[in-house]
Amino acid sequence: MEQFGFVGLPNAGKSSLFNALAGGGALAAPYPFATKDKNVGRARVPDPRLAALAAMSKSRSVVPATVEFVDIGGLVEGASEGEGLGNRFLADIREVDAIVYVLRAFENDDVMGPADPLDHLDTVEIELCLADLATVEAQATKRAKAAKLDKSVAAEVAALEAASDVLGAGTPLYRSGLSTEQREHLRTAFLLTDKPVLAVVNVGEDDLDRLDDRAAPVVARMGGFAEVLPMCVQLEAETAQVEDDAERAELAEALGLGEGALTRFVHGAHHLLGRRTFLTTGEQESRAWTFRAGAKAPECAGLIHSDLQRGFIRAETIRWDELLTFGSWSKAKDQGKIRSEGKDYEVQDGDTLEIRFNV
Ligand SMILES: Nc1nc2c(ncn2[C@@H]2O[C@H](COP(=O)(O)OP(=O)(O)OP(=O)(O)O)[C@@H](O)[C@H]2O)c(=O)[nH]1
Ligand SMILES: [Mg+2]
Repeated sequence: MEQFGFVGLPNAGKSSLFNALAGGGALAAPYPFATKDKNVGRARVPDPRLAALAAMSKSRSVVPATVEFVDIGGLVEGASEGEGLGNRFLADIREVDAIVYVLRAFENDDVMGPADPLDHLDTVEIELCLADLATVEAQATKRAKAAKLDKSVAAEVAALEAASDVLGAGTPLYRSGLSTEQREHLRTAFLLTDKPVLAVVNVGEDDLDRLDDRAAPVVARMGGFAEVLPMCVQLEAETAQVEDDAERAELAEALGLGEGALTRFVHGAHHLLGRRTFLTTGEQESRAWTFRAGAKAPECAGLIHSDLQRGFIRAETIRWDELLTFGSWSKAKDQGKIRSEGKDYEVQDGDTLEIRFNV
């Protein structure tokens, strides 16, 4: 399962965001480097389609899709040279599939550190760029030697040199404008700034009515290469601790949180890596399954059980909202509205599936 790593300066609110998503479990404290060892947790992907299908089928159990988050220790200036948690921190980032920047925009005299989200972003990105620059330069020297013997390595060397120029100028690769082909050549170097990015701007309690203003400088800096989500992490975390659904909604309303900063965030993360959802529904269980955009029916069947892929015959399918209009799978079937799809069918986001198989 893919992991999203929280990256930011100490006291930015990474552990608080983790707690908001996972319902607790991480130490959030007003001193730097409160987090030393990473925390790993999962958040459910809220999905009204799943809830509606479960109600239709009167399912005994409902299983949402999940996204995995890693709360990593804080980064400081000089991390690329071993300052603070230095190398441990960089190793933790290297392992994740995508990066979530947590950028502080809340003022609080009891919590040390700057409250300018652009400051946070610049410091963090410079360290990641410097770490990548060291990797790229070492790799370029090695591959330049190989290129003397093997002409086919020349393109890779050129890509490494282009990356070196960009990183040296302080631009992370994800928003560098390097071509897809160049980035393909860089893949084996496992660079930190080549990973997909999402940014959370952690806004203070007093700024709930100015969320977009506080995020605007970060949005401008990201230049459309990453989604930016402003929210008050502290209030979201406090609200998330309330177990009862109705009470939680009431508190969110009273605090003026509106609906769904966390929901939007989880959806953003889920979509960032090109993930899609198909659904299965029945009396026993309704469930949301995460699949790779472009995956065909047998691959999706294999997510449910390997036998379903091995013995795949066909997928019976209908879109979730269409199924709802019939009120049950059997009624939709009677009306001839369930499609029968073969092994080349590309499953679509929001499809409900039943797999026919034989092993
Ligand atoms: N007022 C206010 N305080 C916040 C907010 N978010 C986090 N804090 C506080 O800031 C402090 C640091 O938060 P953490 O979540 O521990 O920060 P972190 O990024 O995990 O920090 P490190 O683990 O040290 O890197 C805690 O005391 C939080 O309660 C917020 O939105 N508003
Ligand atoms: Mg922490």
